[in-house]
Amino acid sequence: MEKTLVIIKPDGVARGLMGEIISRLERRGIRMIGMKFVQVSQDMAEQHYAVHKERPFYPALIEYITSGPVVLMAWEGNKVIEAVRQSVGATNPTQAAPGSIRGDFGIDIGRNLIHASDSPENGVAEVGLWFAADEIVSWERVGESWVYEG
Ligand code: D4T
Repeated sequence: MEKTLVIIKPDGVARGLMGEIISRLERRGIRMIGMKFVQVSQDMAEQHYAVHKERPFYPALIEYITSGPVVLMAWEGNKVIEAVRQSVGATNPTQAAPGSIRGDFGIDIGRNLIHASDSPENGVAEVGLWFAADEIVSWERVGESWVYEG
């Protein structure tokens, strides 16, 4: 089963979209296995976005993600990477489909509200970066057989 790391970025928190975003993911039928509310440190921001270190937007990206508190979440489920990326929408909000989180609430790429892991490998790595093993909860949602065929 796949895991994904989702971050409600500082704009999502500041704009009062935490409940809306969590609700959309919850209603998709996937299972939350970890959640915490934190101020991201410079060091953790740099580790999380290490892949973008040489990109021109990197300094602004680090400043943005450390500019206020964020919600960190781990979610689990079959095809959860693909499903959450679809619910999140394209990186640039004006190109994100209506009905997606970025498409419904965002305008600028540098204020795109939410992060979600982009591959099963990165999902495992990012959940491991942000959550200790004892912060991950093992449980089953009632009615998962109504979300997943088998
Ligand atoms: P994240 O990683 O935040 O979920 O975004 P995506 O997976 O959708 O997009 P990404 O990794 O390509 O970009 C990471 C982060 O950098 C910002 N960004 C990106 C930016 O400010 N300007 C840009 O030109 C690009 C490509 C937005 C998301």
